[in-house]
Amino acid sequence: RNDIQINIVDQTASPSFVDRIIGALPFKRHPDSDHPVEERIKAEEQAKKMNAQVQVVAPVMKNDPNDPKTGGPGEMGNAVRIDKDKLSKDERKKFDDGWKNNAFNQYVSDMISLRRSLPDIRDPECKKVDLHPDLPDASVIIIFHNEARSALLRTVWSVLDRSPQKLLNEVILVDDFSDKEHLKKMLEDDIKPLPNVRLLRTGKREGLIRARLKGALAAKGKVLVFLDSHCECAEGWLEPLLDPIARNPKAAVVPLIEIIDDSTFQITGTPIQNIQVGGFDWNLIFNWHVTPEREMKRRKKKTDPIRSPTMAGGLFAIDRDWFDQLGMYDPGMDIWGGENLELSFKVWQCGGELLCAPCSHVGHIFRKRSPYQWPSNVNVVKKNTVRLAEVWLDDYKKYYYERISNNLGDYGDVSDRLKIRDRLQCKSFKWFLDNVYPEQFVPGESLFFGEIRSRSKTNICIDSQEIEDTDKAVIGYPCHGQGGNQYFLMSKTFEIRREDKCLDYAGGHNELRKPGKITSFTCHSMQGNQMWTYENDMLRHASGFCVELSSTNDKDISMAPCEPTNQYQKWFWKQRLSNST
Ligand code: LR7
Ligand code: MN
Repeated sequence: RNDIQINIVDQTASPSFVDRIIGALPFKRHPDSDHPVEERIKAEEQAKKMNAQVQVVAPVMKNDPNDPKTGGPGEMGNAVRIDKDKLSKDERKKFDDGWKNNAFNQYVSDMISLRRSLPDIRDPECKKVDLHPDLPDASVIIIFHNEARSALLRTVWSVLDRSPQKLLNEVILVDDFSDKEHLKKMLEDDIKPLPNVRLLRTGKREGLIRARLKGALAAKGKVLVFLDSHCECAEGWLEPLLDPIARNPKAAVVPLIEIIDDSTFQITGTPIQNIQVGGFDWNLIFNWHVTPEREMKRRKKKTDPIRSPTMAGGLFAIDRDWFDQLGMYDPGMDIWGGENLELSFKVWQCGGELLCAPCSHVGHIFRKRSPYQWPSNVNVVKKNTVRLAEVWLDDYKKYYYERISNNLGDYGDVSDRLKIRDRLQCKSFKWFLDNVYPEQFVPGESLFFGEIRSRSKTNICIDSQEIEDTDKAVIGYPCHGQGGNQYFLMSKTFEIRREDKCLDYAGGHNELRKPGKITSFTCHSMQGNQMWTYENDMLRHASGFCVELSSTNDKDISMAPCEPTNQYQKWFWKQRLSNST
């Protein structure tokens, strides 16, 4: 028949679903197509010719994920792999634009159903946990700036599909002044049929902190649950976030944040015994570290919440009144950054606790760069971080300030924030370090600090280059006085530390490393290859070799037999005078 129109409303419905509709019509799927997108295009072309009336709104896939014929792309959290070189010219452009605009593979995201299935990645013990009989209800707040449509709507659907109705008061979307067409009227149409989903918009670009504030102020639920706009909540995610709050309204709770691969969208679960907790370094950057032994012992069951010194920031639940008492977020913080540590510190210092719920799994797309525009004239992360250091760190703020060369910039007025700390009679940062995060390396206990400057060529400093690239050898580089890769500390246990990386010399025995070179490795606190002394201006390694700058190549630093008269083995490094904080 030629008088039926097939109207595929949801462009992100998986092709196999489209196939099933089309399968019900009197024509066959295209025999020579094995590419899902092309298949769908062909199917749609054929459908159009048929003039059919079919409305597809985000179907739930219940197919066998292992069967390539029936399992749609990405179902059960599986990877979707695209051979980009096989795409047609138009498709290839879509593929490249997707990466460019989002810093993740939007092309793949768009292929996957908005309601894709996920494996149940919970530990079996999680299903046996006795929940508090009176769990509070939640407003889920999702803020976004120029998010991809499929990623945003998949986040929303995963909340709607996997939250018990009586615990989900509402979903609040806050658009932080996006300028993408698909987030205007089209988004309003997208969410119109969805129950209890509201959309708020900021009148100018506020940044994620004030966008979340807007959502929080509008929320009606007892608990606020914040999510980034590219998440997927797994089965049973919400209850374990609410349970600790039902027991202690001053608890803030984070889920296990699972990685959604930025390229394939595969989700893999973290086994419950590998859960990491949050920490920070003295650049005041959040980091992960293994759950300390003392905390493992304190808990009775593996499903019990884990105390965490800090949180990553994007995904957490907090009682609305408690958040309010804490002064919510600092509205003086712009765009991105700092708010996660600010909230972590104040929750602990003001009498609450920060917990990780081992039974709550939420996926998040981790990306390698930020895709959206940042203000070019100010360093917003620094401004935010100085604000939090001023309010919560007491004397310990000096460690951060040393790392930014004591150049605080204009960080505005924090007197209102200090009043909150006063009013709630919050504890000191020392209390926090002693009681919540005793593992933290405190620079004041270190023997030497700052840049390590050559005595032979006094404009050259030891530089660890890219800190993430641990296989890279340290080099000589013009001293820049900015801290960062040139800021080293000698710990009481004789490590030369760059935050949580340590200078490491493997004597050239390890084939991975160039002989004679020093690399920067994650500190292991076992001395050995990471043990040094600094005496008579010489940096001597446990192996007996010394650090030497090449006389001919300023970049070349290597290990050599120690020679007390060799100027190229002499280095300036500042000694810490007192052993106060
Ligand atoms: O100007 C902006 N306006 C916004 O609405 C900038 C961002 N945003 C939105 C954005 O669309 C996203 O939904 O804010 C959210 C976070 O931005 P991302 O996804 O670019 O940041 P991220 O995932 O790299 O950032 C982590 O650190 C941030 C520090 O300010 C926030 O706390 C993020 O919420 C946080 N994300 C997580 O904790 C998820 C787990 C990542 C880890 C570790
Ligand atoms: Mn994010």
